[in-house]
Amino acid sequence: MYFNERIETMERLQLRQLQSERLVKLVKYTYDNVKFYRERMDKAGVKPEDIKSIDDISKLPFMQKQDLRDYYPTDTFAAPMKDIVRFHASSGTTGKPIVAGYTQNDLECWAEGVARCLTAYGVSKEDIVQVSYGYGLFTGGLGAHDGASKIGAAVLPTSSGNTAKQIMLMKDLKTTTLCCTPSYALFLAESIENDPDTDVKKDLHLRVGAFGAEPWTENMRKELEKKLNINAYDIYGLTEVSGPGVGGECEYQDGTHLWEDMFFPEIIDPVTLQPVEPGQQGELVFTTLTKEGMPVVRYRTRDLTHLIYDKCRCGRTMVRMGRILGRSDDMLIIRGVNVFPSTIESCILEFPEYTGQYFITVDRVNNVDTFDVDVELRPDFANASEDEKKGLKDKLVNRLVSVLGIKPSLHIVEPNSIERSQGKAKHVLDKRKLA
Ligand code: DLL
Repeated sequence: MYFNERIETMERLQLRQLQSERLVKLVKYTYDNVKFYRERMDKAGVKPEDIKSIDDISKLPFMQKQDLRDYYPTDTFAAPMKDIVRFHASSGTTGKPIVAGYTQNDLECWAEGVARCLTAYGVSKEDIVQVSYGYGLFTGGLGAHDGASKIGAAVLPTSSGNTAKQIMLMKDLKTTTLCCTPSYALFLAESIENDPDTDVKKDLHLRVGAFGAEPWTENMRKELEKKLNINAYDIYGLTEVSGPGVGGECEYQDGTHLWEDMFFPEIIDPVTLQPVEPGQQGELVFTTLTKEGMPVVRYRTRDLTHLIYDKCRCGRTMVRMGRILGRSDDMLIIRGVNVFPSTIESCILEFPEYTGQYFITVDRVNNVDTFDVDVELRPDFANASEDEKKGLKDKLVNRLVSVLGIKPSLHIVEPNSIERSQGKAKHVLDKRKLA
């Protein structure tokens, strides 16, 4: 099922034409209304008239998170404040947040993006959608809410936290669709497992999970699908570009379709800033083609992924994005080796004995990097003998060494001792950065 069949299945040549028309308009709009774009383009020697089609996009300068910080809070807004109807802000932990402003039309387009995702997952007005993403400045809660409303589903806006109540309402109101971060879904699944009054198959009506806002792996998908008895789908997005629903998976779970009529994606080499060969991994860059409030032109997301232009079996022509490995900022360099937390997660989840909860601590002692990983055994394995535990530990260490190329100090910690997340999980403490 499609939410907007005409657009989602549009011939690529026609899509390219639409993107060209929108880009030409956008460049003039931003040049005329935002000093930042005018100055950047003047400096690069590009005039709006030089942009005649989407093929000219590479003439335009890039934009980075720091630019949005420098122009905090609203100096990159292109619409007058009277037309702004909503603010959100990014979840950055240090310094000033990035503030996004939306016009009414921006909210409509955003909701359409989420509605397209939910429809692709098989969600309709018959469904009860529990939104356990946080409501507030974070775009997850209200973004998922507006998208679910757009398809006429019944929204249960629980926001994040209060897990016992989430499960009670999920049961009593017969929630069919759960929207939250994959790490919170894992915590919910564990809590349901430990609740003697709730049996996933008998007492719950869950069918679909719409998970995103942080990197997650195929192994995590399998774990969540099994534990919650659902189909789990990826939903991707970021505040600077709009929020959740920049793209989502279809029923084939084979890449995340990006809604290219609204968000034009490019993949560049983060060092040379040149486009990579089609299909190669690199940094994802977006240009918003329909946004009015705070449009972005060639915004560098720092997210590392690749794009798949082959036609999908679902009939959608929109490009697919591979799983996000992580943000370049989240990549750890340990003893000279690049390590993404998502790779560690994937290895842990290959072993059914572990809960999938983990925490990485990196430090530097006597000029050598230390690399510690805490993992938990599932309660039914926690009473294993010391010998059995040692065997399990060795197996996981060997797996991590073969995948990462370096050896962590692995610690099996008490069940439930790693802090559970209600939103985006925090998996890493890099003490080297604190020194
Ligand atoms: O996380 C928007 C969102 C909310 C997306 C709910 C999906 C669901 P920010 O807080 O601005 O916005 O964080 C954006 O989160 O650049 C990625 O690094 C990461 N991210 C978002 N979705 C995914 C995903 C929201 N599906 C940043 N897979 C992005 C991997 C994701 N990483």
